[in-house]
Amino acid sequence: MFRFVHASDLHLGKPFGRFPEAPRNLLQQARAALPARMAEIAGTQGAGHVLLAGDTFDQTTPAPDVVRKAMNAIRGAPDITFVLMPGNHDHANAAELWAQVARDAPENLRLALEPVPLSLAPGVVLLPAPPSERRPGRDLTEWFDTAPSPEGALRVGLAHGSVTDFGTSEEGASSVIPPDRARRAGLAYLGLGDWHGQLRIGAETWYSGAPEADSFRHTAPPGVLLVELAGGASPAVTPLPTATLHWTRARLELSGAPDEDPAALHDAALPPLADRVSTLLDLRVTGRAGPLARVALTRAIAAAEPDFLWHAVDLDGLAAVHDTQDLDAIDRQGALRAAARALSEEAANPAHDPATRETARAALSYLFTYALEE
Ligand SMILES: [Mn+2]
Repeated sequence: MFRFVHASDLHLGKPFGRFPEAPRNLLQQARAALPARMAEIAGTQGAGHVLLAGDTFDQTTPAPDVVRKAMNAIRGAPDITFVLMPGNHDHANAAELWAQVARDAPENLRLALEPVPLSLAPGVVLLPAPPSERRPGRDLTEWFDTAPSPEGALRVGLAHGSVTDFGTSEEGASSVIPPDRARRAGLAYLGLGDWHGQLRIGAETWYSGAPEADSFRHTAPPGVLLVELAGGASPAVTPLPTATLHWTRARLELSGAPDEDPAALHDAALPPLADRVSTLLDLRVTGRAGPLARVALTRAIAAAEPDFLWHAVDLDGLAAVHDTQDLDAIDRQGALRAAARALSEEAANPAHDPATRETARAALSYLFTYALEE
């Protein structure tokens, strides 16, 4: 039995430049904590190795303290052997990076910078396919098929890139790794990096995904994989969640029905209160809403926003419905009522182009907001 942790795409040092300072700092810190977290998980699970399938570093020239701190975290877990293979962000020809890693490396770190077999343990051989540049543009796992290994040894492959079925990788590069490489090369397991969502390609072929998310794109909980190999049988692969920050896409669809309570529906669509402090929320609202419902919704959104680490909302998909009863909320008569009625008619007038109708709807929405604040 050989048990190890497969992880990839830590992207240490990723700048998260589009975020304000507070979430940016937390996003960076969550990443910096990952090497220690991998070691802790391996220790808890009785795994002696952590295999990193590329993009451990976000750049070929990370800040020196990013490398140093990662190496120190690995040094802090001397019973766990880390195997570090380059990816495309930290490819093998990034000479300065790997020279610094070699200078700072603790004894329990092994570098897989070359496509040559590495003995992991008695009877277990690692076949790494480190990218030599950002976009190698060819299948670096081809040599696995004919790679020599001792009689009866378990063969573990490690690679970084897309399998043929994907179309595009995270980087938009061409797809190159055949999805049946493990079978062709007699691998007990093929650990892949590059795709940031956790994904099973086959019984022996998995993407671990990134252990902390960096977009709203993937739905599987970010984590690492605990892999147990016993000669002959398929590997036992167990996803272990690792993320401390949550990228949550919330969807809210309103019908525009008169009895609808947009604030209550909005609150029900959000994650639990206790999780919000560590959540980046991407809220998209679609459907239809009358002006009063829209005001109630925007108030509910504004009330919840401070709960979150980061918060974005998209109301572009929310169409307007109009009801003369809504106008009564502004006034039953007088100048405001007349203005509201005129805007309401303009917003619903099919003779106008969509932009004009939207301008009228937005103006009516402002009028409601002001009138209701009076
Ligand atoms: Mn990556």
